[in-house]
Amino acid sequence: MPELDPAAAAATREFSLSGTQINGTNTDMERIDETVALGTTEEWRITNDDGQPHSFHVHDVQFQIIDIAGAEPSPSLAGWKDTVLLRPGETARLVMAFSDYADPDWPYMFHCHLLAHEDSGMMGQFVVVRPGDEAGSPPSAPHEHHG
Ligand SMILES: [Cu+2]
Repeated sequence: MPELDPAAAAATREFSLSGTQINGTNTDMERIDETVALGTTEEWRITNDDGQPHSFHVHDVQFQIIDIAGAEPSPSLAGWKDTVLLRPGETARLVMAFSDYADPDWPYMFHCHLLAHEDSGMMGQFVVVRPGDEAGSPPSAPHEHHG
């Protein structure tokens, strides 16, 4: 069982992997896809909606796998991870806690770890913000706001 409590998840996010896209889009360095509240635990559901494998990788935090393809993780998948391989059609439910490094302007990446996919823009960005704050502007965005 995960050391993190999935029942404590403050939010559940769904990510669909297909082709070289996540949730139907390619990466845009000026777009923040997800905003996470500092100090919360979240459940991320990653689904491979594709006929090829994908390997989902998250920066900033490590996660634990609640279940994958409807089953408890095998011993090799039961520990702390930052990447999970999904075969075609599989869903993994992940639990992760965002406990530090909040910055509305400085995003972290999540992406497919298969190099050809990553290089084709199979990537998104999230920020961790203090509760109540909103996402800012990534440094690469044309209108930077330095506070
Ligand atoms: Cu991929």
